[in-house]
Amino acid sequence: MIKQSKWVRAHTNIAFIKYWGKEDETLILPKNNSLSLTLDAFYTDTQVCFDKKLNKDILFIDGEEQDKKALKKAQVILDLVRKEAGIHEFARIDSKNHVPTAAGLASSASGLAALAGAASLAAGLNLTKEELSRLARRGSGSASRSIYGGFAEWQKGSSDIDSFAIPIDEADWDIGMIFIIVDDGRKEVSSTEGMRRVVETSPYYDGWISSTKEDLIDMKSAIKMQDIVKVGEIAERSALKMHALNLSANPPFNYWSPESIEAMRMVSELRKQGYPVYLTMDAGPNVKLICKASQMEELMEKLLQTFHKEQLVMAKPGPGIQILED
Ligand code: 2P0
Repeated sequence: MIKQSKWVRAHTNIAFIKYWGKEDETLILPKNNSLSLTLDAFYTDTQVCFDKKLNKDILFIDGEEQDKKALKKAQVILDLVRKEAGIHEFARIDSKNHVPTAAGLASSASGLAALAGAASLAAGLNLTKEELSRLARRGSGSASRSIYGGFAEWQKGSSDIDSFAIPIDEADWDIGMIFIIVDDGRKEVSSTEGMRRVVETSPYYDGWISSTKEDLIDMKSAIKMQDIVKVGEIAERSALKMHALNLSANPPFNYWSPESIEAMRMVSELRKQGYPVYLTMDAGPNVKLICKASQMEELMEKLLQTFHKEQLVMAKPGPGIQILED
């Protein structure tokens, strides 16, 4: 028998309070709560088909069959779904990443969230958002937050049961993000390895944990007030602290390229000109600007003096996970 899902769409998210460290690597339980904004510009559509004719799981991304390594995270989710639904068939996963440039922005957050949705649908499981978030988390931590639109908080919890994301705010106010795509071709330290290294070796890790608790409280009240300046300031602080952990690890590492630094300088420059613009960065050299959605066009004009059109992507708050009807 064939059990095929409809296409499921999940958008990627960018953390304003970063997740950077695991308490449990197998269950993917984090050291701290994190908070993100789901964005409209990047998303993944996924369909899953459990089919007894298959003799192994297969994953196609944009029509290309992926290797075992790429399949690994996906299989964690498939196995959990098979166990829960009591099915034994292998699966074929078809995924399409909608990324407006070819700059390697494909995200595990949207990918694993869409997979959690499609796999559970194909298996006939009728999961709540909370259960979907827990399932997505087992593939990739940040995917737990992509179940929701707008702002979402991943509550770290203390076990598989209580570690999931919850919606915080629909973000239907004047906030947006401009991505500055910087690809310096270096092989980066993976998130998994980076997190492990800072947890084990950074002398500042305790300070990260204690200060992040305060940042989270302040961030939630700034979001409630729709205060772009406070939201931006706290997000920038959280990102820079995360990157400071990396510099303080042993051996140290960083994700910055010369172009990242240039983009960061531009953010200060734009602030001097009076724009509420703040930066965030993740496990790579791209710089993301948190700004007013209503000022994005104006800011793009200024950024185009330094960066190419293809390097810049505008995004607004995006929706939560959805089943695409035919
Ligand atoms: C975040 N990042 O909060 C942080 C900030 C990158 C920097 O979550 O190991 O792919 O699969 O749980 O979710 C990227 O790491 O890591 C990430 P795993 P994930 O968005």
